[in-house]
Amino acid sequence: MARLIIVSNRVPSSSDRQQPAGGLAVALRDALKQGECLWFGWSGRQIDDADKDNRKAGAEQVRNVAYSTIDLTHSEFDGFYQKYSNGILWPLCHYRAGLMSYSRKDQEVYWEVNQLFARELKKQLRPDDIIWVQDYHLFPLGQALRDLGVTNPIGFFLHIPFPPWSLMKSLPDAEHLMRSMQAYTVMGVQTEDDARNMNDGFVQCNIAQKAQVFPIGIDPDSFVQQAEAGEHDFDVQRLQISLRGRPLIIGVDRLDYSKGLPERFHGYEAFLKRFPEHRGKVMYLQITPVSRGNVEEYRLLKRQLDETAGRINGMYGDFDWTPIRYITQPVPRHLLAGFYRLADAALVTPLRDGMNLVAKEYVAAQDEEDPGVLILSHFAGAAPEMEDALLVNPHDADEIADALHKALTMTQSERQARWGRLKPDVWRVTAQTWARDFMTALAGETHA
Ligand code: ADQ
Repeated sequence: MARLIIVSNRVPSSSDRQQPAGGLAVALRDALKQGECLWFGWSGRQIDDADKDNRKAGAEQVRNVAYSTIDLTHSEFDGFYQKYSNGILWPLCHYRAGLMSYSRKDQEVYWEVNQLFARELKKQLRPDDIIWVQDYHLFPLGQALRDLGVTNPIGFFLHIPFPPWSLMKSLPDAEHLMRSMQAYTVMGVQTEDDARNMNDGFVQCNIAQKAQVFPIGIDPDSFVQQAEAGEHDFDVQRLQISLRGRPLIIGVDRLDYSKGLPERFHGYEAFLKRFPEHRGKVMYLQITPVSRGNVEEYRLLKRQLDETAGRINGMYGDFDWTPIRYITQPVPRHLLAGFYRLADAALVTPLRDGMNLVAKEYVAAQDEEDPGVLILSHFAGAAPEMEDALLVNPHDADEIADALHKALTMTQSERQARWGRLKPDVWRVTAQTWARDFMTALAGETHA
């Protein structure tokens, strides 16, 4: 059986290797169970630029998976990760070209780090390995490997959206980047929209490549177990007691401008303004751990959110009621699962999102007798699969307000009916089916 090589910017942390808690490690768990695997990526360590020729390689074997890492220098981390990946490609792929701060220097570092990854990985490759590259940090990795003579099958999956070509081409290097994607045996994206956009880009650039759709999901059975166990957790009960019978609205997102958080706060404010009967009678818990705190846009966003939450709490709060409980610390997954189960409504309102797993986690965590209501943005990749959510345009504060009112006054039978129609898809499109379908396509192309 061929060895599977996963390549991602970061490899899972040591604790995630033993027992994956979230994200890619969970999504790939089934694929990684079979046969021998190697997971290669950045160690998370930054070294001095002067030490670049003495970087340390890390290696750890956990059961059948070998984890192999390399260090990056401070300048590489800055140019490759912070500036080009997160300051240029991330906003552009989320349709926010105006937020992109392009420099040719950062672009060079991005390509150099991809070449570095390729050189280091090639040393470890065997002829029958199958390689699967993850996400926008590593678009050119396939080409960099081919340039070194690697002929193994190489798949690529993009976790975030891909914008229309008319937007993508505002990146000076766009055509070059697209051309590099020819190197991949299979090119995967989350949604039909992403595939249409990327394939149009390939046509416009006269490139023989085709993106295919592989929507990602969660591991619903294990999430249900966590939610059921979480219900009895001391901290979940603490939250429940503090509600004193009031309905709970929950939001769980990394602090990121793609998640539409200021817009969501404005929606909640419009809800309090237009439906005064809910004042003092609901609780909105927003859990938003800080991410990418070194990037300017993220610092500004954090300040904006702090101010908006403070203003709404100052304006509508009472001696015994705080309208928004806003937490910027990460919360362990079993608690999150318990919180979701407790929540009467979830606000998942990204301005643009590859898929959005929180929406699926929320549905999985519900109690079938008394399920909560999902309020979901049209612009989440999950929206086409989840039409029985209350779908909203996150730019329209009044639409969010109306949806909140509708969710909190919805009859139990309608909640059950909607949830009953949402649930099958969460079990149909899972982390397991995603990985399996991608691997099948890659193996199919390889033997074709
Ligand atoms: P993300 O942008 O990180 O992922 P998402 O799909 O919602 O977005 O996944 C976030 C994960 O982190 C979820 O499992 C969630 O439970 C967890 N999480 C979020 N906030 C948390 C908190 N406060 N504490 C603990 N855990 C928290 C990218 C793309 C998405 C795509 C995924 C997978 O941007 O569109 O769905 O990859 O492909």
